[in-house]
Amino acid sequence: MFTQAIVRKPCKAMLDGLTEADMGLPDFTLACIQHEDYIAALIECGLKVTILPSLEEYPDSCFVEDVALLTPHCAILTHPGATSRRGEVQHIQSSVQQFYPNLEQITLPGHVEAGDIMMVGSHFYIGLSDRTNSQGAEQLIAILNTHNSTGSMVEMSELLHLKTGLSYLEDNNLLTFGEMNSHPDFAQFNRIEIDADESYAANSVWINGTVLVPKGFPKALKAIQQLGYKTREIAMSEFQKLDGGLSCLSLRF
Ligand code: CIR
Repeated sequence: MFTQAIVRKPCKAMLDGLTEADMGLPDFTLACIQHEDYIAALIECGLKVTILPSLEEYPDSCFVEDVALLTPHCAILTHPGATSRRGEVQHIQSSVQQFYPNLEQITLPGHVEAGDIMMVGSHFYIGLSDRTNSQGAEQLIAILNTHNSTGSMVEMSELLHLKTGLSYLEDNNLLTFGEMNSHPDFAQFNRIEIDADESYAANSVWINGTVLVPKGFPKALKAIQQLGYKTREIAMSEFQKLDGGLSCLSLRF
């Protein structure tokens, strides 16, 4: 069960955020409305939400998931592979420290963005992407091992982050897309393949029995509901324009 979440409000500078989506510029006002509904959904799932103020110096700073990994046993600040995002880490530190007094930290030459990390119980799958390198993953695994947890590296070549194409919904159920559909590391799971035209919904989020699903992906929504989950749709269009998915907008713990 999760009890807490940390989010950061979008900033006007989000128009300069990193993206390869080619979907046009986000509308800041609409993004704020969508972000408020996202927070409402977290609260509906029983979470107490810490809302951090926007940070104009960092266009991608609303995607807080990437700068820290918060587990039942420890908290690790990351070192993002994207240079424009590295300064976000120091701005999340004090908020995380209120919940986890003893913070761990990934350091150079390691790079990690926690969008590349998927938690399955006490095991953490770490995607090796353009943002997360093997040195970072090795550091992370060593830290996890000192906190009753394990980690393994996942080779990948097409996705921005591991969880761009994977979501663990508990109960052995795993949403997959693209290169993750047949990835050998996940053969033991009940895989639910998300069609290419709904690939954005492969990033959905299980919270305390409810699955948050981006709005506008009916096949994915139905497949998740058929697994027996309660679902809650959230409009995400403005964050999708920045390659940001549902999981990216919060730290849940
Ligand atoms: C970036 O490219 O870093 C942001 N525009 C999107 C980050 C999305 N985060 C995630 O998938 N965990």
